[in-house]
Amino acid sequence: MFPTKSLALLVGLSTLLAQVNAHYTFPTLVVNGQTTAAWSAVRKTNNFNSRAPVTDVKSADFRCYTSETRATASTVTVAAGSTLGINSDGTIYHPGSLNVYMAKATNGDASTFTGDGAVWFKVHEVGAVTDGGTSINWPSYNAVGTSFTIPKSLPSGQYLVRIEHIALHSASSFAGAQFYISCGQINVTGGGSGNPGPLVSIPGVYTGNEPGILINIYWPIPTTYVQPGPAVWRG
Ligand SMILES: *[C@@H]1O[C@H](CO)[C@@H](O)[C@H](O)[C@H]1NC(C)=O
Ligand SMILES: [Cu+2]
Repeated sequence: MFPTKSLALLVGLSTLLAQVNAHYTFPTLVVNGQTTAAWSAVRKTNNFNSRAPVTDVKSADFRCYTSETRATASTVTVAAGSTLGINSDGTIYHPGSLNVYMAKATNGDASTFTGDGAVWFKVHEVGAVTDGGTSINWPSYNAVGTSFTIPKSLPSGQYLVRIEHIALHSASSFAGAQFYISCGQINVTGGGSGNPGPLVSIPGVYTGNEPGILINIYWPIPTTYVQPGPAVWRG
């Protein structure tokens, strides 16, 4: 039998653990409706256990979050014009926005490509729904993941595909936004002759002072939300 006090402590502790476990990673891709095994097509991130976010937008880990694991993955083939999903290990537990960037492997091999330089373009974003200051809603909040169409005109070849979910619940001070990041490896087939852009470097794309990153989402209720990063390339 537990004395009441230890029981209360246990309940408190398990609530705390539940909160910690409720952070998230993005270990799977969804290709042709099939979900890949965790960390098979996505490079295993440093936080695969802790699920802790990146908060320094200038750090090397802001790109693929693999400085400790040094992980690469197997590259999965995806047809241009088809839907690619990126899923979390549970649900996206925090309110915030998300972006997906891609970079073509300039060495022709996604499994060894580092993603250095201004090679990244945005292919997808999910922001906020605002109504002039009465409410703000985050469509990615509590979602399992996200999905988007690989533009049909994207040139065939191997790419890194990087998701960032920007948790904004404590983003009202500098470096308070929490980035949940991972990079998958895909081989795009049947593509076209599009010219993706604008191209940015990651890290480098953000300073941390953007109005969509340094923001109090609770009060006053934002009247608009400015999605950080370049415009989405739609092919
Ligand atoms: C990528 O797709 C091309 C065309 O189908 C194929 O020849 C190549 O082996 C694939 N590469 C990888 C790494 O899957
Ligand atoms: Cu969290």
